[in-house]
Amino acid sequence: MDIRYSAVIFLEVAMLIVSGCSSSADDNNRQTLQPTKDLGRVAIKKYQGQRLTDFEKLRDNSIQGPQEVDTAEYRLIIDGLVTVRQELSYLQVLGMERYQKLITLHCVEGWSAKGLFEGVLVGDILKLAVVNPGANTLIFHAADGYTSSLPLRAVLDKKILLAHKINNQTLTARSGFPFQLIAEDKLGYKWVKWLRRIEVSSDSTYRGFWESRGYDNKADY
Ligand SMILES: Nc1nc2c(c(=O)[nH]1)N[C@H]1C(S)=C(S)[C@@H](COP(=O)(O)O)O[C@H]1N2
Ligand SMILES: [Mo]
Repeated sequence: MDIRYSAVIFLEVAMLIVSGCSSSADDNNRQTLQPTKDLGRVAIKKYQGQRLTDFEKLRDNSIQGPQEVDTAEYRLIIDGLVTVRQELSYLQVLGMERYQKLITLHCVEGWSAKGLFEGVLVGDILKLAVVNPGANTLIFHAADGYTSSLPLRAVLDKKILLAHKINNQTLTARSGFPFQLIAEDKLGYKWVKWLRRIEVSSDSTYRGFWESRGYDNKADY
């Protein structure tokens, strides 16, 4: 057999093993969760007496439809006004301290959805990259070409999450796998799905996909 061909097979098997491991690593990392209450593996429909929305049943209104992201190749890039540019794998992000928040998303179209989101703090990711003085804006880039931005200060103060789970289930292609920005208190178009790059910037006038088409850049709900 051609040596290059066997090398390719070897690589594919190795990647299968690595991606197969992501679910077990996922469970092993549960102890880093806050709050520590283990919710098991099933989807949950209620949390603290509140009914949660089934996001899979919501109509997807994204600009290009659901994106298929391969975790073996996925890297979350943190660049721009940083000292240490980061390229984090899916497992590296999941290995960070995790938190849960019960939050409602409000879309400008008039609908809303409540979810229990689990993920890591954008602020913790930025600590790895060491943000340069003068930065005031975060520009979020997604796999479908979509972008949106938020003030750096607000992201840190509100402890904004980058979620990998909704209602105790790993995100699906529909809901933004591998990560959705949980832009608490901001309208839905700031909740970037299929996130792959956080650009640290000093351009506070930056306008993302919907913002450059007339939607309010503050997007406060
Ligand atoms: N990458 C990407 N993220 C996106 C969008 C998009 O088109 N592409 N649409 C936004 C809009 S307008 C809304 S209302 C929310 C919907 O999020 P949901 O699918 O979790 O309900 O996703 C936001 N994030
Ligand atoms: Mo939206």
